[in-house]
Amino acid sequence: MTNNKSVLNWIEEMKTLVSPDKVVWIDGSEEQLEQLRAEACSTGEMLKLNQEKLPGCYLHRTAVNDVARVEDRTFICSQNEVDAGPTNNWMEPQKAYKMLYDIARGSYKGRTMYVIPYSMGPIGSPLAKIGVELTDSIYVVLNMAIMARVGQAVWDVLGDNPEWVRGLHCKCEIDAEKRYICHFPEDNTIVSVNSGYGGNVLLGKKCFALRIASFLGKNQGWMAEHMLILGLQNPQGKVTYVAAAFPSACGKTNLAMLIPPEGYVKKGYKVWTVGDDIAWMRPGEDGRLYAINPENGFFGVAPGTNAKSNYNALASTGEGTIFTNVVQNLDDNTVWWEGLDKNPPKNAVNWKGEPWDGSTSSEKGAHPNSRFTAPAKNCPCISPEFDKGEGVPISAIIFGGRRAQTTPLVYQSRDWDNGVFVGSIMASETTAAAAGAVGVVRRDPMAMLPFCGYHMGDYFAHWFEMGKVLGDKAPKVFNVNWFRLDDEGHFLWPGFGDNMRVLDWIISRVEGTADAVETPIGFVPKAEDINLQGIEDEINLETLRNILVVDKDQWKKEAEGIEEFYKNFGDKLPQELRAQLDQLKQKLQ
Ligand code: OXD
Ligand code: MN
Repeated sequence: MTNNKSVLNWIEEMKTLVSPDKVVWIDGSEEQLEQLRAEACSTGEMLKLNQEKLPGCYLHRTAVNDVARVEDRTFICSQNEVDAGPTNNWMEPQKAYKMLYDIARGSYKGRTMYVIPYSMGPIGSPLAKIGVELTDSIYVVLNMAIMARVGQAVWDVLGDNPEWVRGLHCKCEIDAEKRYICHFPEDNTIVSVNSGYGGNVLLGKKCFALRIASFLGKNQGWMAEHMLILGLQNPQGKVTYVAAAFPSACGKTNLAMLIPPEGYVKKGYKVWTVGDDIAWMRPGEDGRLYAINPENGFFGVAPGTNAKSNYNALASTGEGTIFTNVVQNLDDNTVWWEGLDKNPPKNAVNWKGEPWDGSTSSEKGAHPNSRFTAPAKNCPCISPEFDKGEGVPISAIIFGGRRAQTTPLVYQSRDWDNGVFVGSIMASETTAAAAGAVGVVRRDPMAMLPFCGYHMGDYFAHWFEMGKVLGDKAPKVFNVNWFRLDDEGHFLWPGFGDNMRVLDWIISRVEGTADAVETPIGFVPKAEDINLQGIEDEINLETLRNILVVDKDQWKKEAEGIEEFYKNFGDKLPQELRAQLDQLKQKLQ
């Protein structure tokens, strides 16, 4: 498999710690994976679904206390507390290792240790990075084999190199009181104990590709971002790539796989998906910013996904997919979730494994955070560039949030530094759907608050540094808000595929062919420049004008909120951001 000394030594050390009955090296072959699927089915860890309707698809149910990422139990264990910053939990590394190793000690007794070599990014790509995950869960092996590039080729590329990310996962007893997801950025190490839920245990994803990678990126001059990547092809065949960051529940996967409105399709426009969650970006030889999606699959939220909201995501789940915590329809052994269609199965099992009748039950059948793990290659609009290691050149970076008012449908920052400010003030409002006060603004800079592996103040500074490196080749920066409401709480913008109309304006700005109006916050479109052809009954020019307005009073209030938020970062807040805020206040006078 490998002769890499740093790998072999670490595995020996971990074996001594967790005491597995046996060790299985994952070679990435279909034979081996098939054997593991059969084994998982024999123990009940997974259920084989209807192979005619859903070939290669399986269902898994997590423990009921283990259904989501646990931010309050997620730690950045840097030597100095200040380096984790005020927005992360911190633990002293020696103390954390001791605590984790005490929990992990002997926990593989009677179990198998699976050794998963994986590459985040196409194997051998100059933008890719290698990790090794040790796990006692077949579910983790099979998910990792979808979400990352796994197997012998990874060892071949790694060779003797000691630079790789260590990941130890121990299910232990799935004890919520002893659940910890700990990151040691200075040691390239992740330890996750007492969970079996994807976001906590597929260590290549949030743990490596965002928390560890953001720290590596800062030190090595690149960026690991919580962003989708899409390519927009015009009728002449030219593809322009954009990356976009949104907090959760703002439709990131939907935007990544957008189907343009009919008028655009007829003209020959097309959207290509490169990634739906994470972007690794690095300046290329020509000075532009190039991005890869380090993942190889989609770990998407199932509820709400349907043929209308996201045809491409649904199509991606038709084969070779692992469903987690959705409803099992016993009539035909398929799956269902709220928002899939209007026909919940009667003879079914809910996400907890209990009998469930969707025609009468008042309880949800699928967990609201139920998931599909689907291979990216299944996606009908997966980009031809997806597997190419050199990445795609990013022309625009788009930030967004869910705001009933204040933030216009779209605006462009004045320049890169102003764009960093726009990203730093990203926010969403709580909706009536969630418990607690409605309309409370939650700030989530660049959608990275839960995922930045170091001090957020240093993270902002890194963005300014990247701007200096990129100079006039830097992507243009925009902000969008699909969620403006009228006084009765109706959405004013149709959203979904019609968001293409806003992307269209963004690309025109990148190409310098569209005009704009300068406002205190940046450039907004002239209403006539947003194409409303085909949706005139849904939104007229007057309404569009309304959602493009920048209201000075609302923005003065916003500036106060930003000032308050910035206090969190103390003297680590880059002075450039303070200057940007002062400038905004001045422009609002
Ligand atoms: C995700 C998240 O699962 O951002 O992608 O929470
Ligand atoms: Mn995400």
